[in-house]
Amino acid sequence: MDDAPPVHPAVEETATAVASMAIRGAAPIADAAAEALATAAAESDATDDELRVELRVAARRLHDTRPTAISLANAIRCVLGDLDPGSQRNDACALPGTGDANGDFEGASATTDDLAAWVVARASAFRDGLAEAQAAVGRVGGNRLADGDVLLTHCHSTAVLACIEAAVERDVELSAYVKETRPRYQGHATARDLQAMGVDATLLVDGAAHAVLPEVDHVLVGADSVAADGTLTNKIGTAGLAASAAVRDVPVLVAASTIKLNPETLAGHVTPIEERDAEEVLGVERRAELGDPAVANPAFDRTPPEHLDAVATEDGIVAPSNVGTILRERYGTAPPRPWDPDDGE
Ligand code: RUB
Repeated sequence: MDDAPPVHPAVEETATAVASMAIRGAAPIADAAAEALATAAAESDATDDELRVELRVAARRLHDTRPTAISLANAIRCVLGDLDPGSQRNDACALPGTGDANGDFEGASATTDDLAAWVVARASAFRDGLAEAQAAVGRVGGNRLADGDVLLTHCHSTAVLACIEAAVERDVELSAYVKETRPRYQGHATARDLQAMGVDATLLVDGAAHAVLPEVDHVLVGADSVAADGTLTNKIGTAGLAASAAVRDVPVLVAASTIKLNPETLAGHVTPIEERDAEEVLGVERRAELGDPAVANPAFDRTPPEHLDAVATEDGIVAPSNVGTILRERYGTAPPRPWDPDDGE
């Protein structure tokens, strides 16, 4: 794509915000990407074929920002999966609320306005579906929480917060230990949101989790990706926490709408782990003072399914070992990759 057209400013702005983590968390990233694609389509004055190229370039710019957040890839699949003329293969929009936007596009015979309007409609349906799914995940996960339960959270997950909020709305009284989540301290946002909900939050350094686990009833974590075999990819530190919880016999609940399921794992692909800038861990000056050690900053890790109890999805509670079945129903074996120049060829 050397002579690729420039991306729409809304796409560039969103990509920059996602890459810098001004927008973060898998569900908010997916929502922002769908919105940016809709704006790019609505405001383009390109012809049909040019618009397809523009949208593919936009998809690539967005897709490459946070490789571990599969919701981002799935959002693009949902909005742009039928981009090619005559394509009828997009069953990637199976979230609640997306049905109306499916199936009406006539591919090659569509005018540019039709194509742009179709992308806008798909994006809007996707965003509505995402919000609905999140609320349903909250109800499903929240039902597992009982009066007096002590929770332990990691990072900042809007799906986890939806579960806690749903329980609080049923007058369930909860308290929570909140891991601060180095290096970006997303736990601070979780503590703030829990306090605002009326849930007493106690902030912990990450290394303290094992020590408090005997007091904990549920570990609650979100997801950036769940693989066909039930492996969870989530914020770095999740795997260690789940291993500790297994030793302490504390159940680990993953809150994740089906947008987090990675269809490519059906074909044996592994969700990539994003490596972020060393400066998130150690500033340049301090690093020099320490004799310039190497710094590793993997942003996510993989938790094996045997350390997880259940996944709360919008379709109900799912055993990690059953994720593959949902993936097969949702995406089939060849999910579209609209960010890939060779997709559909
Ligand atoms: C955030 C993170 C969250 C998941 C789920 O990582 O790991 O647990 O993204 O979030 P980062 P949500 O801060 O690097 O984006 O439930 O909001 O989709």
